[in-house]
Amino acid sequence: MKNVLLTGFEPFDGQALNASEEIAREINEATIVRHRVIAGLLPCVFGAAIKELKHLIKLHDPALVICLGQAGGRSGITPERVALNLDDARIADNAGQQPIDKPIVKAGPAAYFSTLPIKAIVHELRKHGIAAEVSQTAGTFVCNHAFYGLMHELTLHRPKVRGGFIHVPFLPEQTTGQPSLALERMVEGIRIAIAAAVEYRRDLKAVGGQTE
Ligand code: PCA
Repeated sequence: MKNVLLTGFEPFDGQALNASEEIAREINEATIVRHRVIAGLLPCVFGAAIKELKHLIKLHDPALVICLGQAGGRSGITPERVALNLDDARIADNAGQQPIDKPIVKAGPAAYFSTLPIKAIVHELRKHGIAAEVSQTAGTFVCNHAFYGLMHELTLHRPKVRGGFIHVPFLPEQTTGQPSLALERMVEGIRIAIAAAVEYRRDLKAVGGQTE
């Protein structure tokens, strides 16, 4: 059976939980469309996040890599379209680093596109009544950093492996005033996203992720 590597991030910015870590843990060892899901956890640290991701890829030799991160304030599940070659941190990471206007890979391309079928994922999620939208920016913090590191690694060394990044909202217990989604709903959503990534060899042509 082929492996799918699914990573979450540890909590950051003084928070007690990270929704992405909780989701990845719930799906660990699941079998989805004949693929075995292996969950990993990335440190919310510039540099170390990419190092751990490369280590997990080497260890598990996945056919597909999906990295999850939490984007507090968003109301749906948001597959990211593009990773920028840029670190520009509004807050310090978990090691106290706060890079400003720094390239992730010197002389690397300005950006990489996700190779996940992002619009098909949005379509499938909405079909199941789960709020979803294609996102045009993963920000410039550690999530975008890991996403860029992932796409750079796959492009250079594993061109047949598809990969990308999905941001998720807060869990209800993490917030009072902001949007959130229940853990079971997000677990269902990410399982649907993995199945879509395996089954759609080509993305849907749709406007902004909307198909109807
Ligand atoms: N979200 C942050 C980093 C870790 C996470 O879960 C981000 O969006 O960059």
